Amino acid sequence: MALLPILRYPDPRLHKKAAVVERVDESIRKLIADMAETMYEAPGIGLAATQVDVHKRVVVIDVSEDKSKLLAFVNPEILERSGEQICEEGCLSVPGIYEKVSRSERVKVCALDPRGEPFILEAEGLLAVCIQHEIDHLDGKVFVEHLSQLKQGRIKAKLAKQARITA
Ligand code: GNR
Ligand code: NI
Repeated sequence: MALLPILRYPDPRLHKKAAVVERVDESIRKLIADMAETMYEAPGIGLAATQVDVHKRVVVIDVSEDKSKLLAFVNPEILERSGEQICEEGCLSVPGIYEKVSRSERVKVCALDPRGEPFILEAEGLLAVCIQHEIDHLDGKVFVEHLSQLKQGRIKAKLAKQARITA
């Protein structure tokens, strides 16, 4: 296993659209293992391959209290959505920024598991938020892009200032 470096907003590579995985092979299983290790170490509740500069449709999520329920999604797709919820979101690629975003309350998602077997999952609450946040990453969208241009500008300025301090 290996820890992978996480891209920081506004890196242009966060806006690349990830490609569909044609075959779930050993290289994809290794990517899932490395992404899970990186997510737990961060720590975070989800990670999309885009964030580690791998532009393939792979996501890991664990929203459990004790970090015991790892979910891996290859080629995730939302089949159905309903309701609305507003959740304060954060992102490992936008450190220190937390903002409310409106998302669907419930989603039905299909994906392939690490063996390449298809599965369907119905999610609500935080898990549903996380699935939507991660699929956005695969489509090149960072959560701050759900906010007003004014807020996006302020966030960019704040991150640029932080980068100057830590440099
Ligand atoms: O760790 C994370 N926490 C989180 C909190 C609220 C809504 C979404 C998230 S996902 C985030 C990890 C991350 O950046 N995934 O892409
Ligand atoms: Ni994120």
